[in-house]
Amino acid sequence: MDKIVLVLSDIEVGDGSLTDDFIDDDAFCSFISSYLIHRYDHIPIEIVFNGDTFDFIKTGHNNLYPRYITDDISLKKLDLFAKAHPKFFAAVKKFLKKKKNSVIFICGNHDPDIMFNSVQKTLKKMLPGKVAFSGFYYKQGSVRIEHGSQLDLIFKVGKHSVITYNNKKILNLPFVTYIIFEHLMPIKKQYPLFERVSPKKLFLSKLKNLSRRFTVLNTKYFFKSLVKVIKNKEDPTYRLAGSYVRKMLMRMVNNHYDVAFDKMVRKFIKKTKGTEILIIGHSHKAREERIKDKFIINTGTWRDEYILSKYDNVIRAKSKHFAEVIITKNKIIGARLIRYKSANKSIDINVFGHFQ
Ligand SMILES: [Mn+2]
Repeated sequence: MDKIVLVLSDIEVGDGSLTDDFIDDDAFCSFISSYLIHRYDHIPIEIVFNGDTFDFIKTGHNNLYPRYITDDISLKKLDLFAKAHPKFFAAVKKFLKKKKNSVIFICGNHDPDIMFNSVQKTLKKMLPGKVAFSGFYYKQGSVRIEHGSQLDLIFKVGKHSVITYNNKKILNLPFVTYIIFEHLMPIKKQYPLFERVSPKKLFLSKLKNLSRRFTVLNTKYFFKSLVKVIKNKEDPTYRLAGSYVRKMLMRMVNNHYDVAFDKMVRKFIKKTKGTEILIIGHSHKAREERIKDKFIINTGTWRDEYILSKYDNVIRAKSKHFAEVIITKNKIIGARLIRYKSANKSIDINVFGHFQ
């Protein structure tokens, strides 16, 4: 065996506040430890953090969500992550202490901040060893690893992720990120668990009053933001395409927040020559899918998330997953999705009773 590649996505390491959805540091540490045993002493292992590793979006800056993200702001958020999740950083450090091991960061829609040179430099200092940043995707022979948000129109980051505006270098974010900053974060602060439960449609059907409240809030926000878009025509952070507005409006009016992009992923792998295996994340739904001679692995999420059952009112904790790719003599000889049980407890829907 020449190399093992491990892929994890959507960990969303945050600032430790109510809106930080990553609470399973211990599961992550034990995952790392399982690859530090004697058996792997002579096998190079590469961990690919496939996007949304850090949650820069849902992390505030001095209790606010500034629209113009300079690298100063991103660095301060990174500092908050290190303070809130020392175990996470210590585990990666320990992994990298073995010279044969390496780490690669891919950009997702929650962590475009890693496109700033200063953020990359700081992360390299925090995690000494072989650390690289590969932009939006990473290729290893016939395996392509990418977060998935670039295939999702509303989360797609443009070609120029860092732009100059008012003499400052700022992140050029997809419009939905600004909606999260302005509109969804205040809601998330009020109902921190809501966003962690899926399917949203089923969940909202059981929480009728909350559903109505969201529709009112979303509609009000939509009209307010339309006025702002018109008023701020010259501002690059207010620029958006017509098709984008339509899609966003449909999602908000229908209270539809689940990312539906499996179709786009299938289309993408079919037309991408030289890619036999595509490893993605983003949708937070761990799954394997075979399409003729091609293979898609979605590595799910390491956030604290729950699934509401149709049959009883219990909200069950989701397991964590990762992909393991085995390479021998430059050939991929195996790729699989591995389930990593988390210690999260299930919850009764009545916990949300106060919403009614
Ligand atoms: Mn994502």
